[in-house]
Amino acid sequence: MFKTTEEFKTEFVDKLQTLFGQSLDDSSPKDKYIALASLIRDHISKRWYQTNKQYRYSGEKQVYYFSMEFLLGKLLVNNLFNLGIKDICRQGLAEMGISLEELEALEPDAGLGNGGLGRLAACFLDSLAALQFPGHGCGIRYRHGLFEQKIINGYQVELPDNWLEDGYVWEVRKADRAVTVKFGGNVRMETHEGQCIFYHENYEPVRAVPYDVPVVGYNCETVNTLRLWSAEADEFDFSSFSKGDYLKAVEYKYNVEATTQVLYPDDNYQEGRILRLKQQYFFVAAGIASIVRRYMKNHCEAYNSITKFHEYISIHINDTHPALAIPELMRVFIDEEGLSWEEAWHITVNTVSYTNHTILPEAMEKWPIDMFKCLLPRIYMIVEEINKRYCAALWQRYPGEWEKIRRMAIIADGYVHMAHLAVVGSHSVNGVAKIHSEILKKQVMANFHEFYPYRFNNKTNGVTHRRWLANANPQLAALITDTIGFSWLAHPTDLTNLHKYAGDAVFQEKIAQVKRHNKEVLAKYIKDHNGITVDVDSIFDVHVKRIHAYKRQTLNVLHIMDLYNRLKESPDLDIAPRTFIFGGKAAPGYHLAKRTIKLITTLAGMVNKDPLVKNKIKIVFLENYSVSLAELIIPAADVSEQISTASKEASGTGNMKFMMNGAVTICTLDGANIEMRDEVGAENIIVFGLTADEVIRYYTQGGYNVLDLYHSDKRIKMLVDQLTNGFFPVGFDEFDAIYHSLIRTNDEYFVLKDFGTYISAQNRINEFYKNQSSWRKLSINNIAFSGRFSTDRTISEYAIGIWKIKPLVVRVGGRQYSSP
Ligand code: GL9
Repeated sequence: MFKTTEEFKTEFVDKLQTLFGQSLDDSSPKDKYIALASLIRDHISKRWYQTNKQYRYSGEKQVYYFSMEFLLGKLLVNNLFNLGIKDICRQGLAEMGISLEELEALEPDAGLGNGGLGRLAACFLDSLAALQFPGHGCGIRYRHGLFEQKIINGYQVELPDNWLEDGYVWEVRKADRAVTVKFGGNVRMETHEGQCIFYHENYEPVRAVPYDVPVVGYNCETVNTLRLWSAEADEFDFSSFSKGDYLKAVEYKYNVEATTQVLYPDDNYQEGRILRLKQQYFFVAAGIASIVRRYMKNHCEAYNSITKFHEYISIHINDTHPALAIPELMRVFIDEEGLSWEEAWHITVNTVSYTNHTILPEAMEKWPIDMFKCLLPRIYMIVEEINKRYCAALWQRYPGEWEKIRRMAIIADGYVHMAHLAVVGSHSVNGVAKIHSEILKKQVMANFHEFYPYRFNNKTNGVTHRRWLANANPQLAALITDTIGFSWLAHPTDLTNLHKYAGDAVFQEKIAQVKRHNKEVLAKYIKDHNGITVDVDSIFDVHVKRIHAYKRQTLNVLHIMDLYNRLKESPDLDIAPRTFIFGGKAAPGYHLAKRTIKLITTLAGMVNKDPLVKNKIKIVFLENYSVSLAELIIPAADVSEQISTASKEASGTGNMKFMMNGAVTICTLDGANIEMRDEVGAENIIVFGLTADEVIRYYTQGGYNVLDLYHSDKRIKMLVDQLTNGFFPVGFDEFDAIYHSLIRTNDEYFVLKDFGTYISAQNRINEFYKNQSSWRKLSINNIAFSGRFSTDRTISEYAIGIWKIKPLVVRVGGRQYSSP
């Protein structure tokens, strides 16, 4: 690795020449970006090779994190940072008149995920490598990641994401490691000497080609692997087809490649499409084939047998999307390795662990039996057998309780229930925040918890503070390091050392300057992209995340409408000026969410041009919320909106990113907000609304009476009526869906029920902000107590509590490991 800017500059100029045959002056910014990234990749590759070699020969246990989503964002700057060469590169580039930030902007975001779940997987990879754990990702290389959002006329319009258009520097195609995944067809059974042998026939073969992305560890030489699988037509099948029927051959190729064409854009919702099931089996089967192949080569040839697989391999399934790993492992162990059912089951259960990420019923995956059987005939047979044996065990424990057994079965009512399969087939089931894990144990999965009490545990989510604080907010990071040293980068709980500066006027002033700088940067972005001038002295009140009824963007909107109404009545109202900033994508088929965007943009249009309130409130909807945009917005936030209906947000992770960047949180007692309050202290966070227990109690009573509230509360009635009475300059029925969600569904998400306490909480924010010193103190305390929410802590807990893996120090040019 280069140690000086001079070394860096020489190598960079060389790289430009070898790649493009061009000098510095002749090359385009894109060429420069590619040259820089390629140069870094070359430097990474030695460590990558060494890491793999040491993993192979050490014989230590490894974990594979299976996830349908990895929302990586950009990698360049994070890689530079983790390698410890960000400053050298920035300086060297600057000396050549090039801005690192401008080159970084040319990297496409790898948007291979929808939101929290996919971003969590990406943060996990960063912490696994930083902590030097042998841990890898396994996922899908979607040709098109999450759609690009445009706002046209106030409406969301979806455009395809074309992130691979100009190639992707960080990936390495490994054609020689391709495997074939089999779909459809039929299973023929033969018995040989009393043993059943299964032959899968007439199947459609799909070639799975891996693309490896290096995962660079912070301040160490570890480089782990994210393996993403792409579906490609087998040349052999293609050519044999094309001899007789060209059109059929083309159609075959098209169908095969459709498998990994696009990421399903739903969040917390399952659509039940056959292509989605195909994607799931595709990457699970390919991933397992490559793990087993490696294991056989490293272990079995030398000293171990397949029966010790679980002692060396851990497979973690991120939600139920990869739950087919369970029957697929069974298939491999039985059909390919010749183990008995009992042996195979023991190894499988001890290999697999499962995280649940939501309790929303509409998100629970279930597949119609016919669809499942038709696409995956052998896997279906295995799931049937798992279910049969499991139900027999249930019957032993609960004789005669048919209803209970039906509710717990894997196959019931014409469907395969994936969460049930995941619980039955793994040795650990965890939720993602304390409250969520408790709700799983006591409510949603109470039956399962009773039957498997030791399987259930909690692992509260985190975010990598290196991306979300050190890199997204370099000025704040520098101030922190100047104040308490740099140990927090490797030990994030050292941030508590900031606590003693919370009341220090000089430090408060510095914090305020950093925040102001970040707000100016965001204000410029808003001006450039939305044409709106915002006041950097106003409170930046930010609500960014997927648009969803349970996340209650509508509650925020109702507060703004109320404020607007009050300001129109008394323009001198004593409030601190505010800029309300929204961002987030709606699933393309989610009508209510799309109308919520239209509601925000419509209100913005009215408020922003109204001279009466112009200097008091502004509303901005930033289009195409993504990892990169989050990195710009979050460091500039004063207020973080985390206002989901209590019990519904399993954890949330945006909440933690804002906290780390010194925003003050206004929140319900939901998900990880509760643990944030416990860390920072109730006096440093603004809490309102029903508790999860109260929400759940209302549900068991059939809800509360929204009409009583509507008729008795004049302010609520006025706001709700304004949705449909012509107050907005749109058709009268434009916001029917929103009106319905409040009134006709009996306010399922308790928006109106929580409205009163939300307004009071917002008023408290207003009061706090007036005293800048006390506001800054809140802000500093939030940063100081955010260390627990680093994925370094989360990953350590998974490593010790679930995966039983140990760190392994990688050294390039260090000790040579020989084959055992
Ligand atoms: C989610 C939960 O809704 C979040 O509360 C949680 O923080 C994350 C990560 O554990 O998982 N589950 C889920 O389906 N999504 C989540 O964000 N949705 C998306 O990823 C879009």
